[in-house]
Amino acid sequence: LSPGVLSRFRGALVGSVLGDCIGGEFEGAVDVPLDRVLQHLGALEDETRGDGILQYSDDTAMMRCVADSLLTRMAFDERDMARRFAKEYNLAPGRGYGSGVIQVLRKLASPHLKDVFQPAQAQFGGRGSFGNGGAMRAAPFALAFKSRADVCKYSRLGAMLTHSCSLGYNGAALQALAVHLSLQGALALPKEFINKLISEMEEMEKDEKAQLDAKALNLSEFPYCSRLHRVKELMDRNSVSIEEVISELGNGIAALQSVPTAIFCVLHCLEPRDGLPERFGGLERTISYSLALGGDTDTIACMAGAIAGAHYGIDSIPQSWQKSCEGVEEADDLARRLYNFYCLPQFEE
Ligand code: R7I
Ligand code: MG
Ligand code: MG
Repeated sequence: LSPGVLSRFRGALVGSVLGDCIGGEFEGAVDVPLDRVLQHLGALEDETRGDGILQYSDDTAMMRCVADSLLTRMAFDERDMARRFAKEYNLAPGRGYGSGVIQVLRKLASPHLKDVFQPAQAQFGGRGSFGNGGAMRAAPFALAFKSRADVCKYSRLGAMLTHSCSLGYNGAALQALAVHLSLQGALALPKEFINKLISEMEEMEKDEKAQLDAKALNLSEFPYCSRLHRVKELMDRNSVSIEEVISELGNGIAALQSVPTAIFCVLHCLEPRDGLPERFGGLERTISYSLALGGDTDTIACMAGAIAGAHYGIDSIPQSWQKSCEGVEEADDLARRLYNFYCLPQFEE
């Protein structure tokens, strides 16, 4: 039975928070044996462990700012969103932000700033960041906007507040599109799902700025498309090792090395997999598998969790996991409010 739309909305944002909180344990680890992942997840079910709640990081902190801004302004308002990022960073600077983005967040706090996109453009010698910080917080755009064109447009603009390199903001659009398609049930046909993402990215990567950035960074002409083609190849194989996934797709802090990887985690875990408990549903498999890749685990699990949560719905998420993570109730509330917003008629520009 396929979950209802509200259940999918809630699954998306709660799944994202869970990935961040649960994945934080292994962020930066090079080698994460599946045993350790299952041990970590097993501890969530043990109510006597008493080691308190798993805290969320910058991924969730910024996702909440995006959702709050879209809901309060009932549209994309770059100044409001920028102000929320800066205020959130100021209130809780210790959530594990990327080392570059901190400079942007400090500049965004200035009341005299005229152009809120300018601080991001000054990053990394003027090319802007290609980190995954735009993508990690992109899920609310998929819930707020009805058309694929709007999801693309606003998730890119929202990412540009901190990430002005095309690899950074196109990665955010890819993540938002994956969540958007998943909300519509598109993962029922995995091949079509990936083909749709490839054709959307082909359009985005034709762009002049995208072509220039790819060249300057010594990448192939259509970097996201070529990664997504690799995802497709890996889907066709009978068995894929963790090492192959890491070498083909990456597990790093760059959006290019983590957004296609998160999408692969979801696709790979649509079916039961060796080494993962049989009692696990798809969302549990997806999060476990994302952790086992190591690298930027909180962010890859956060992005995979959002896509998987949109597919399986809120009821697929174990209560014990929800209770172990900080910010789940708030994410659930934001998802319900975004659902109400989505149900309103939206005006064409
Ligand atoms: O992208 P960003 O917000 O970081 C997100 C990550 C997630 O894993 C979070 O969970 C958190 O841990 O951080 O922050 P940025 O500082 O913009 O980018 C992250 C890192 O990517 C930077 O600190 C750089 O190491 C690297 N990076 C670059 N390095 C060289 N040249 C990003 N862009 C560049 C670049 O153009
Ligand atoms: Mg983080
Ligand atoms: Mg991270």
